[in-house]
Amino acid sequence: MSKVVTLQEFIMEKQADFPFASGELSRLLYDIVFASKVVSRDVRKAGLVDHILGAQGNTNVQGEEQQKLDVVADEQFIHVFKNGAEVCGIASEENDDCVIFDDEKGRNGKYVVLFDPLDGSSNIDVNVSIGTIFSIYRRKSEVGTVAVEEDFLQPGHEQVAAGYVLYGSSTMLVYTTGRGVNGFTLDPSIGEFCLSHPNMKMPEIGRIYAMNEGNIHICNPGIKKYVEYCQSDENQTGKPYSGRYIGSLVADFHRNLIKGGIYIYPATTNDPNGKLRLMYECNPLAFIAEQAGGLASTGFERILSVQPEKLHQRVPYFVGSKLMVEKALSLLEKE
Ligand code: AHM
Ligand code: MG
Repeated sequence: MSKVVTLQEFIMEKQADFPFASGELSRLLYDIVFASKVVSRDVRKAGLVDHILGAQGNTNVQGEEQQKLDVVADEQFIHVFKNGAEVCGIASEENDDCVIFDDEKGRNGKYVVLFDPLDGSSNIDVNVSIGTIFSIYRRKSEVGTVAVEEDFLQPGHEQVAAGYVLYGSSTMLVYTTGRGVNGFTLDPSIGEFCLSHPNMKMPEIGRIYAMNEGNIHICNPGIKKYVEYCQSDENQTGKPYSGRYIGSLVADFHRNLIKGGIYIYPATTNDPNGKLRLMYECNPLAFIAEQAGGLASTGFERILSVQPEKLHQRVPYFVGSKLMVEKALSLLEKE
């Protein structure tokens, strides 16, 4: 019988490669693993528990209705970050401003975490896959002081780690620290994430495109040309691609990471910067995509190079297999 490697063991092994490192990033990753298990448990019983399923009645900073489970997940992650001693502040989709931990532990934390506690939340009530996305940066301000907004507004290429948890037919956690991408599946019988997808590589080309085609007439004409190209047999594979759009970025991204494909959320005339948030949706998945051999772009700039100006900034997003993203970008009309 081959040995099962748990996520905890994997993090510990990687930590041993850096004997002089303090282990704080490893401890922060353990905290994320723990919170993910709790949220996974809550997601799994969402349909059974009235007070979890359904709308909370509040709207978040982007004017979207918060689902109860969004709030539950947000609070769970904030709780573990606040109680660990590694994080000096967080920012999330559900909070208007960054949340600074100004107690002694917080002031001594080295890292900031930006996260989307439950992405694809409109899918909760209909039992479709959803996910958590996280992005970790080393703070810019001095350790021992209270964190400031500049600690959060760093370009994606400064990320020290990023990942996502997919609450799908099984729960998976996929992450990178800049040395490749590894995927772990939660075994509910033992409550452990086990290494199931070592050293993940995104195929250079796939046969799946994912986009909300309802927007096709209100975006750059190059997108329509690209979608027609995907649907024709003149494309790079000689057969029409399959259109697959779950409406949960994590799930669409994860499928494309494994099978090869492209995900597009372009700028539209209604939303000139697209819909997705740079800091806790686009950057972390761009880091993973690049680490797995894929690409991520706004259409005109590498996602990881975008200098953020605002916490909840939106950007147009093209992410996935290298050759597919390159082809889509080549058809875009200059703005
Ligand atoms: P959310 O964070 O409010 O759930 O919004 C992000 C989601 C993505 O997961 C998904 O790909 C996209 O919004 C779907 O948007 P649309 O319904 O406009 O196609
Ligand atoms: Mg989201």
